[in-house]
Amino acid sequence: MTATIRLTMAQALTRYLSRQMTEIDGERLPIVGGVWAIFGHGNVAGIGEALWQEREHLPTFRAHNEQAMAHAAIAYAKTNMRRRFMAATTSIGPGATNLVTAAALAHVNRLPVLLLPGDVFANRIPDPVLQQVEHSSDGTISANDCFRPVSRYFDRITRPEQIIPALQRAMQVLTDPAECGPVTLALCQDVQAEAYDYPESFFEERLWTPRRPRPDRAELAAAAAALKAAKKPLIVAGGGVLYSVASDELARFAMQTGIPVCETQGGKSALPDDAALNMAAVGVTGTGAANRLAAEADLILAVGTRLQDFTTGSWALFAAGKSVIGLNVQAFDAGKHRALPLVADAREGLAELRDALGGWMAPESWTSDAKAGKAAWRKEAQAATAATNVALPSDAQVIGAVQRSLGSEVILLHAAGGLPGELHKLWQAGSPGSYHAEYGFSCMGYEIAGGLGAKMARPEREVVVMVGDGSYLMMNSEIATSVMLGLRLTIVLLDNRGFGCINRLQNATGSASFNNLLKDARHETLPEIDFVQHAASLGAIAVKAASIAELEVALTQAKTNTRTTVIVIDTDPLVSTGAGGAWWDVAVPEVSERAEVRAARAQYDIKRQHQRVGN
Ligand SMILES: Cc1ncc(C[n+]2csc(CCOP(=O)(O)OP(=O)(O)O)c2C)c(N)n1
Ligand SMILES: [Mg+2]
Repeated sequence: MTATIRLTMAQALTRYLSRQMTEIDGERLPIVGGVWAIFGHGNVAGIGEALWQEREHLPTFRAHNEQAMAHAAIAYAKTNMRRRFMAATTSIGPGATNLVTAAALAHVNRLPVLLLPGDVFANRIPDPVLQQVEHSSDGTISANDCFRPVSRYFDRITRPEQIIPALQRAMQVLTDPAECGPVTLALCQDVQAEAYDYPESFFEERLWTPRRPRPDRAELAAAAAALKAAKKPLIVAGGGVLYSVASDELARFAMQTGIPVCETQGGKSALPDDAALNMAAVGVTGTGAANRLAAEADLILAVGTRLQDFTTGSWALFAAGKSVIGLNVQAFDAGKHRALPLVADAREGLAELRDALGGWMAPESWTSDAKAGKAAWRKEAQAATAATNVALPSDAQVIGAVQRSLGSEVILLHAAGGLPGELHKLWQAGSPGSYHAEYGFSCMGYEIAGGLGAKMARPEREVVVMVGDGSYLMMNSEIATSVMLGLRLTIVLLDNRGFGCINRLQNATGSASFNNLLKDARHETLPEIDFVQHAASLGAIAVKAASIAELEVALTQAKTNTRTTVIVIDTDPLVSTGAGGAWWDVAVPEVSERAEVRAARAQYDIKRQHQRVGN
């Protein structure tokens, strides 16, 4: 007879999770770094009790906002290159739906996170319970059905034994490089507390190692032939290079073939900024060096990238006439825009492609032209980031100060506003993972909670969060959690008194400044928000830097501070770096009372003619 153990479904879940292991650099570690939890009636009695029982093996962390705790979990997984992840448990109703935005963020960025929202009673007897969304037409719908389109795997646990196949499926998805993304197990409140005789074998320790699919022979031969025929090939490195830990292989590939490399937001730091053939950022927020090559290239080897519009310049930069090879672990990404697919792990794929090329090199003139372009770009970038004593510095000048004071080896983290574009262009990344951009979803409010997750993953590293005033106001509560957990962050808050980048976009599309900067929004009193006092009230060490010079002093001081430090600096909302960059498709109204809008539309119509339309 099979040995069994009688546990509640919630106890079985936490026990199972604590026994899933991984190996990183020869060290055996639990694959689940812990569970974020905000309790309510939907999870406190069931999951809450089970987490308490497992607290020595599966730590529980409390946060202030469900979305933020999922952001922290997601950043933890990203910093761990998807080799470890965290879970987040909530009550039913608002606690659960607060996770939905974070689920979408993880889905877009292909990052593993285990979401465990509570759900209504499976037995339906006490219905409608507090926070239950009732549907008169469908008794099987609950608020958690919102998770379906933003989960890679969704299940609702209505019987205790269902957790057995559900957890195995969850682990497959969370550890598979192609399927990877959020898993939602909606846990009916009564079922969390129901007991079952689980087989003891279910709780045996299991080791999960990353899978590295190798290329198909025919796809490899076709990709090698296409490359050999190319005169001006260019590599676009995406986040998949980092997740595959393929940086060394990418450097070898570039060196041996002479093909220049450029990086997406997700792929930045795949190579250090100063690597010989690294042209750095490509696309809408790209460097002059990378975008000149992208415009001229006849073949793009896209490695581990989703080819989103910021990378392709809305397909006007990667215009018609260029071939694309899609080296990607996921067939969906590999075959986009009629690319020649090369479905494989980035490291394995690059290594086999290098072999298949048999010593072939790109024309020398193309490689040397690339190197010269990079040197010219560095001068432009230097000018944008140089120290200044102007009253209101630009984002770029603040970035320069952060780089000079803290170097390239911090983990620099950001997500939304004007900063992502400026940082993509101007930040000189160091080793792989030193640049952490959430730019798949570009979710305002990711930054501080994300910084916390990154610090949990790498407590020995200096984690620097750069955030705008808008994003800060949207979600800042985990400053208090960082202080509570002793996880020190350095947060640089750029206060330009509003949604600066959207105001600039509004103007660039011909519209008047309206409803973005605080001064342009309907108001009785113009807000003067004291961010220093706000951050201090959450427990941070908070200072205002009145100039770039003061900022550099404060940044140096922050390194030796014992708690999270928030440094606030006023910046100019109207300035962004003109050098580099490429067109981005943002639809301009076809008719308008405003002459400026009509003029912008005329320009827009011209630009759109350069777009590749599925060819
Ligand atoms: C959750 C969310 N809401 C709205 C947006 C659209 N959006 C992108 S940037 C931005 C303004 C950000 O303001 P701030 O953080 O102050 O940065 P700034 O633009 O001033 O640099 C907005 C509203 C978004 N990315 N995320
Ligand atoms: Mg702002």
